[in-house]
Amino acid sequence: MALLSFERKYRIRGGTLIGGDLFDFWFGPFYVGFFGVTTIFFATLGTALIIWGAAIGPTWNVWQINIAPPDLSYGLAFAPLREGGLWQLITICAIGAFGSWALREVEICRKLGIGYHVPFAFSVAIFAYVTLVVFRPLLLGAWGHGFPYGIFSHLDWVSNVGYQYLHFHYNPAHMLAVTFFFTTTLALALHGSLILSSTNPQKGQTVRSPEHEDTFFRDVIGYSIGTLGIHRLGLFLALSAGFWSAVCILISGPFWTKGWPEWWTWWLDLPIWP
Ligand code: UQ1
Repeated sequence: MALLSFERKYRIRGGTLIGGDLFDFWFGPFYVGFFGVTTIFFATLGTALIIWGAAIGPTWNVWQINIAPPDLSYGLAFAPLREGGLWQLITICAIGAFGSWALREVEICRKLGIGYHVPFAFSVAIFAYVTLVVFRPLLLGAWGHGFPYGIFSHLDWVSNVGYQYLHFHYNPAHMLAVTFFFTTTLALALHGSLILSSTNPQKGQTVRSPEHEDTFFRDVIGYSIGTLGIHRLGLFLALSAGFWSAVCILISGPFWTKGWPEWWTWWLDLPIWP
């Protein structure tokens, strides 16, 4: 079926989460929907607030623009706009925009009758962000524990918070997250290269089948996970990377206040050594 005639079939009203037919239409190629409108609202307002924050700051150098969260002394209260209040509003807009985008994806999935895997996967990324700017600050009792919005400034924050725990690479959840990130790139490199090797042949050659793909890996390592399995594995690896990233920062402070190298003394304290 040609793409356009397929689209004509599925581009019908219904499947919305709230609001019935309100905004249940397409603008050019884009589905709008109630959550498309709320996405535009939060994204536009948030961007305007970022530009305002930059304008009242000392520089227009894009690398150095910084919108900082409130001082720790404000605790969990609202701060004046120039003293972290802008950061708080921008955070609300970001969560509003990301959440709206996820719900718009859900509505499109419902129209198509496909699973919710994509919005679920995006939700894990949102979870990691919200962990940094909401859950961990809440557990530590101050919005000032959120990370600043700026290119260099957020890198400085990551470095400083890492050193606060002496050596963040000893954080076991960080170890898991890094391992999943690396394994994700390994899996995608294997999968991308395998697919291109069989389905993008040289001139005059024919497209090879999934049997060829299976056989390649059976010949190399004696095992093929299969064409559906590799996508399950890829999704699991990528979501695990995001999940353990959230966990590794959430436990730093709220559940472990010493240096991460010291956490490993449980190993030295095992009764098996004497
Ligand atoms: C694989 O086994 C497979 O099944 C045929 C793919 O599908 C196209 C793949 O892309 C990859 C990378 C593999 C190999 C992966 C493992 C875990 C053995």
